[in-house]
Amino acid sequence: MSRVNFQTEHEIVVLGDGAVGKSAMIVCFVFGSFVNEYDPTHEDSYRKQCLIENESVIVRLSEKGAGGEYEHLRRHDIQRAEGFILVYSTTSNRSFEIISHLHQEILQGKNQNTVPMVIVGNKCDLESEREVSINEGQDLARALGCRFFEASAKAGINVDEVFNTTLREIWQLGRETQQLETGARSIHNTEYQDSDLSESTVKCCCTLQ
Ligand SMILES: Nc1nc2c(ncn2[C@@H]2O[C@H](COP(=O)(O)OP(=O)(O)O)[C@@H](O)[C@H]2O)c(=O)[nH]1
Ligand SMILES: [Mg+2]
Repeated sequence: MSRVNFQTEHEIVVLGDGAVGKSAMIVCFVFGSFVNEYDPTHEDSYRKQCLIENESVIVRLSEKGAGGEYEHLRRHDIQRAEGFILVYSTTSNRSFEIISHLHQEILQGKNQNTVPMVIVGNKCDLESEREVSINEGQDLARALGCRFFEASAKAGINVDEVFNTTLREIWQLGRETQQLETGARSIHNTEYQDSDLSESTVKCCCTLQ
């Protein structure tokens, strides 16, 4: 007899300027290796099984460029996905400047107060070509209220940490939402009991009168 396992699936989208290493980071996380010339296709998505708090979940990963030509596709992805990784290259000021626009686009597209988002400065192995300092990255992330990593898909630095942190933020937000809903239900039940009680008190008063 075959047994069907239903696993929770979480979707993460990696966003950033062209050639910052979005594909390289995804491939490094999924396959554990660096691919120098990855054929950039925009429809690719990968799935990886991950463990979070002893629960096995599927993570679906895809990427989108930051250019205006991808705006429509980005909007679609933003509405669907639960978590976002905003990548710039430490060797490109231009790619860094785009991050706050993407952050804004996500907040507007999701229309919710908290959205799991992690900011990443990739290519930190290219120290001699650096255009963005680690302090600039940290300051931006702090200002936007996001976790921050410098990473290198090539050297395998902080790649797992980036994806695992994003997944953890998604998981935590889900748990908080669940707790709020449970809390709201129990408040609702308490209110119902209270009004029940007060009604019986009123009845009681009536009897006394
Ligand atoms: N030195 C270095 N090169 C990288 C790194 N990540 C990606 N690259 C290179 O940067 C180029 C663009 O990478 P790609 O993943 O296609 O970027 P994407 O357009 O953002 O998906 C490729 O030549 C990669 O080999 C990295 O961490 N360090
Ligand atoms: Mg790519």
